[in-house]
Amino acid sequence: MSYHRVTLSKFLLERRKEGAIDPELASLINDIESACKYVAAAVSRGRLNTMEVNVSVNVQGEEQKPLDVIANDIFLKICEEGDQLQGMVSEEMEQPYIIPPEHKKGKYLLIFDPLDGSSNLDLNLTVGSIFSILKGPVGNEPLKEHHFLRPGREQVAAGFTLYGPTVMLILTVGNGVHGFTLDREVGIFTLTHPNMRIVESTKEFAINASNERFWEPPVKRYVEECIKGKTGPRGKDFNMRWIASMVAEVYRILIRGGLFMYPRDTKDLSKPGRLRLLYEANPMGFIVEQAGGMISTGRECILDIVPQSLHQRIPVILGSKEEVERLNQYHYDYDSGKPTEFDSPLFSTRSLFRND
Ligand code: AFP
Repeated sequence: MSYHRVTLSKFLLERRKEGAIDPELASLINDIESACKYVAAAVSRGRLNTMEVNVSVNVQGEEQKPLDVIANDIFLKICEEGDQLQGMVSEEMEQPYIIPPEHKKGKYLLIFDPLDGSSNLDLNLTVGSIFSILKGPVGNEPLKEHHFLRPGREQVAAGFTLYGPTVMLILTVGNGVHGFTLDREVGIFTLTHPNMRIVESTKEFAINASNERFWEPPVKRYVEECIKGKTGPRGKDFNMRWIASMVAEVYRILIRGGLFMYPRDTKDLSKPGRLRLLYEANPMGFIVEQAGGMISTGRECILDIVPQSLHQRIPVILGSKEEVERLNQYHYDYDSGKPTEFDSPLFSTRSLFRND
């Protein structure tokens, strides 16, 4: 065993020396790391931990799991004590949490989903935490909700963890994407996956196909073409996956490429998508772009969108560049009224992207 591996703390120190991050940001990421270790421990204890926790319905109208509440409290307690924050917002809280006056006021804002994929907890499948860091207002301006409503492009760091067979932390501070694995016995995250890159071409896609009847035509067209495989316009067979846990889906795409979609649909017209812009789409978008992939609603790049509210939902298409570009093109064709072979009853042969 080597004792000279790059730990997360050492990695952050190196980034500080390069001037890529400041000491306050490094310290905040270390606090998030600690919170994630506690959440990992709570998740691994499962029901042993969660007998006495009161749960309710969260601001999204979803039933909270006891571990959602535990993980949210862990993040709040550990990160407020680190003195690097002005405030936090979480998928589990209706309003921003302003750091109380007994703590030193820092310069950053933390946005987090304490336990993504928590509907998988009863099944003992992989879940994770997602986080995004922004700069807060300068001077004496009091922190308000609108300070969190910044485009994803302004994130200074983002990451997520996987509480799976191994505990992993995936991080970007704007210089690529790096994966760390927790050595549970010594409690240290070690760099195991430096410079993760998403391959540009793929034969794998992920979508909740039970929503097919609610999809828009460009998404129906894309999926139908993939399913036709070698005998269809794509001329190759595709594989399909759906874990219902975004952290696990994005990790798979970082490892072997692929496309993940939770597109706009007509299931509930009050919600233009299932996923949350601040807690899921923006941090994952920053990571995916830093790894050479793309993120889009199908019509625009998610990282350029100015959020309208803390719990805004958004359609998400992310992953290998060629496939996201293809979906953007299908949306463009549809919106501009360009007839495609898909619109024709004779649809079955070639797509726009095939040269033969
Ligand atoms: P939960 O955290 O409520 O389990 O939601 C997870 C999630 O936001 C995302 O991680 C999944 O990709 C998506 O929802 C799964 O949605 P379906 O339940 O429609 O499959």
